Amino acid sequence: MSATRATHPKPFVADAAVFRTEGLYTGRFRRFKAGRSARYKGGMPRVSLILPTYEETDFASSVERLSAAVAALATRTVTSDGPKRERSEIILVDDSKPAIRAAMTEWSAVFSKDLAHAEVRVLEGPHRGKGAAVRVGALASRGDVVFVMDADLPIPLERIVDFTDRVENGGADVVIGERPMTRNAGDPVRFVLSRGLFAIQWLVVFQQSLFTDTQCGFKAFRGDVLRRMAAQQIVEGGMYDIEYLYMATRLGLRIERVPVVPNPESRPSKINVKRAMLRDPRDLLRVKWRGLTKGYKP
Ligand SMILES: Nc1nc2c(ncn2[C@@H]2O[C@H](COP(=O)(O)OP(=O)(O)O)[C@@H](O)[C@H]2O)c(=O)[nH]1
Ligand SMILES: [Mg+2]
Repeated sequence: MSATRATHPKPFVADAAVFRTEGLYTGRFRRFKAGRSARYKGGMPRVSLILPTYEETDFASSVERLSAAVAALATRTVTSDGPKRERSEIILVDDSKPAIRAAMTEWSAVFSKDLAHAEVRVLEGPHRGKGAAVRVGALASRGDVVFVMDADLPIPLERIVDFTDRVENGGADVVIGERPMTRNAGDPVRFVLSRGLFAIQWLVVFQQSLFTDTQCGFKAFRGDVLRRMAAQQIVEGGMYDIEYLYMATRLGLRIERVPVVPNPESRPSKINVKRAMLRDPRDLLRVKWRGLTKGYKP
């Protein structure tokens, strides 16, 4: 494995490791444990890739590249009957205008028919933001390992194998890509917004410095964990990543942070900065409030 493993040394990670290896925690974690023992009975898990899409006109090339990446994943598993061709699924949750979605759906149906190893589905999003679209995709997913990634494929796809291994064999519940802190954050307004949100997640939500990059559009989850988190997700905008990470820390799950080198930007951002300025800080406070009051359940 080429990447440096950057398991966080903070207490919640250590706690999760103890519960996993020695079974010390029962009660609120029992459902997660039960889910774990029933997984991965035979070979390669089925992988789901969820991509929220909004007016993504170049989605066809992204899906072709993704399809090649999951084909490589499938052929890595060799059984006594030869290579195991486990099927994966690519789920596009789309909030674009109907004409774009219709084209995507038609193309995906044709493309899927020729694929031995992947099924492409296009779901209509709820038109309430990126987080709401991810929730729809997560709840519809069936994979044992589920990726959530941006449609502009910000990270080289060879990392899919590495992230999958960390969940499947390394015992991680959540694996997040972290880009260098020095990366270019786009225009000045976006830069100020992202620094402000970074400060809020650090000082208010986690109240410690746990992550250097919560917003990288390339994350992998244990499928059952993601589906349970999505079922209680309240954030419908771009701060949903932080809600998932906050839930995971509250539930004592194992999160792995992996340094990644992003691909160059291939198109202008789809993020509506004005809308984000109004919505994101408030959403982070809602997440914290929820954690302190009603809480999040395993
Ligand atoms: N379904 C849906 N997807 C969205 C929405 N806003 C952004 N996206 C998607 O979220 C992903 C991240 O967008 P991108 O412009 O790459 O963000 P950036 O790299 O952070 O500037 C892309 O796949 C977009 O198509 C939305 O409102 N609905
Ligand atoms: Mg992007």
